[in-house]
Amino acid sequence: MSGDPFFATSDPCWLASALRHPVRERTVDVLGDGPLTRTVAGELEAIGAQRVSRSLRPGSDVVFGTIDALREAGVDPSAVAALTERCVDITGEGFVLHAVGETLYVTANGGRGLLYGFFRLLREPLLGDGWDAGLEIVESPVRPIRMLDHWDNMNADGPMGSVERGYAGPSIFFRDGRIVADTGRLVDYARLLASIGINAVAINNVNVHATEARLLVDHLADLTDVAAVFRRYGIALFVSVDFAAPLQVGGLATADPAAPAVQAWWAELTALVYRAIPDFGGYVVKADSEGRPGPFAYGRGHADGANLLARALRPFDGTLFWRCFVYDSQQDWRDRSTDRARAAHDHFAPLDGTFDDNVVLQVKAGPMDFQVREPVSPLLGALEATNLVVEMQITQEYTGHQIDLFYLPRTWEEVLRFDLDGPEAPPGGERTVAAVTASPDGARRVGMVAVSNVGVDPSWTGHPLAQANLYGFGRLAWSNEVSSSEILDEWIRLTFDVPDPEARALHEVIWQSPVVYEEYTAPLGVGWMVTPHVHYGPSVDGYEYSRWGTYHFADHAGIGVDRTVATGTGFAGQYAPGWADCYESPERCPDELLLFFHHVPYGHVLHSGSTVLQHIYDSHFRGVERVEAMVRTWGSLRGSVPAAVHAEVASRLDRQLVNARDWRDQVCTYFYRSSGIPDERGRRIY
Ligand code: GCW
Repeated sequence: MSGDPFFATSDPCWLASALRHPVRERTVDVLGDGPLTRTVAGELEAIGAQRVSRSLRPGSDVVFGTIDALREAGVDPSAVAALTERCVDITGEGFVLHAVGETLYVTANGGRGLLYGFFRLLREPLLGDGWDAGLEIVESPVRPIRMLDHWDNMNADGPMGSVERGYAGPSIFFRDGRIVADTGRLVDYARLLASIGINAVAINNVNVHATEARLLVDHLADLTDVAAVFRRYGIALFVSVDFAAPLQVGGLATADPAAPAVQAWWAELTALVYRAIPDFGGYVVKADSEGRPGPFAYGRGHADGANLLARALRPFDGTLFWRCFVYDSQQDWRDRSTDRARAAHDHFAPLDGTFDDNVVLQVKAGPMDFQVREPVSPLLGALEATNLVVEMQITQEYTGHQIDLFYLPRTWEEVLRFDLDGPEAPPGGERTVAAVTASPDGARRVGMVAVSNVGVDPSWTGHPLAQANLYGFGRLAWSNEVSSSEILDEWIRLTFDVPDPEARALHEVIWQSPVVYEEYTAPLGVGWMVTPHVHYGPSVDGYEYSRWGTYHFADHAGIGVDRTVATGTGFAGQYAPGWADCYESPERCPDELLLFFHHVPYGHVLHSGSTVLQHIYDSHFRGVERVEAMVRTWGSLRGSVPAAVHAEVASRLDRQLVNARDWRDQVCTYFYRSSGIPDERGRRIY
């Protein structure tokens, strides 16, 4: 199978640094025999550590073990006491790195924490200069749920599984109409995810097609094998299920959540799954959304649907993720009273508190759909008595298809810092998105979920620099303390072994990428203007007369969507008063969201001092210039990063430049022709 990327082991990504980590030269004892402790021992070997022992030796440099294992192995009681004291402050997933005398201990309350502590040590650069006696890292994840959703399909009729909105080749899970667990890839993937703290993965598309609806029934043995690989890395397996499965798969006459036969069917199926996979995570459901079946067909609501599945999972402590991406996808563009942005809040806010406690509502970060710029979803502020996760998209559907560079963590950080209570709320308040998705003691089922960006591409992500997005997601899901800029530095240091000036150049190119992309695409928060279905490249009116509820309403005089309470769709009123007031007013609304909330004339003056139209011209020309500069900077890095990476990124940047010019020219021309107002600076518009 050599050369077949599906089976090949692949790019180590940020774990490249592990292969040069100083721990490899040290004496290391790994104590205890739990499954995840064994993983740590195996991983040490895999990175080339030469002096690893599975029992306690006097004077070892590093000792790994859960706190119980350290105690049982007879580690010096005063060290155990010091470590135990620190372990009181961490959850089952947390860890302690603490030096006592000449020995560095990596310990935890459980196996997962120990594994995370191991990967944390691999990120620690200081160790090259000898042990820092003061080294002390005590950490727990701030979010219990840190999950990836794959939109991967099985494609029973083809050799490779496709990935919906995937830009890195076919699925890493599916081939020849089945799930393939015995690939080096799967282990490599689990390792990568564990190294950034991901603890749950749903392997199939939320749009569950006929074959995948039978996954749990026809492919349970293969799922069991996948779960076994994941388990070694502390990852729980989830499956997306079809709400109509009792009909489609079970042969029942209904999928009505109130029907006892339907309840029994889900309960039996779920019990069967747990017999095979005792630590199975649970289900993900997209229901009554974009044509997927759901409880509405039976006159039932979302809570009835979600609780049905949650009750089947309850005896096993499984979790049910119910997506809130629910809106009318059959809208008539002539209908100005329906607003897709309102839909999630309209559907779910009134249901707050009616979901079982193992239901988690999965809310997209914005009210529309992973656009380059959207406000934060007001639904995130409306669920006070319901578990929730915020859903991000790592795969670059609307953000450049992993052809154009786009460092997503920078935008996710803005979402996380958003204070749901209003712009005047004191900093560090309790109601930021970061806070409502956190549960530092691990007691609540909340967290962050993202749509994966990987496929069988040798770099995993198509664009080698898009690895930073996967890395950054894991890091932001884990901690509220680390910034997306620090994460970028970390990622650069771990992935590329380059001196400071080159690291700074890399940082600059990647860091500015979301700003640049926003400059040359849809302006001021209005969204879309993309090629329909494909979602790459410009088509200003591509979705203007469609059924998807995604309009910009541009005419000869102005552009934007009136979502005010006073004269528009009322969406602005879904926010807490501080934000509602801010968004309601075209004077107070932030420039970057102006056209999301208001329809304004082209001559409307922004806070920046520019008119809306001149801003459109300026930002589009600037965006292209900045891509040209990115191309130059990248050129200067030839010889500093591996040649293959350099060439791959260079060729993608060339395509990005073509794309940016297309956007600039189509957008500027469109608005020049509709408004008749020329560019103040007389640049070439067609
Ligand atoms: O962004 C849209 C995508 C669909 C996707 C849907 C969703 C999985 O265009 O491809 O379907 O969102 O999130 O369910």
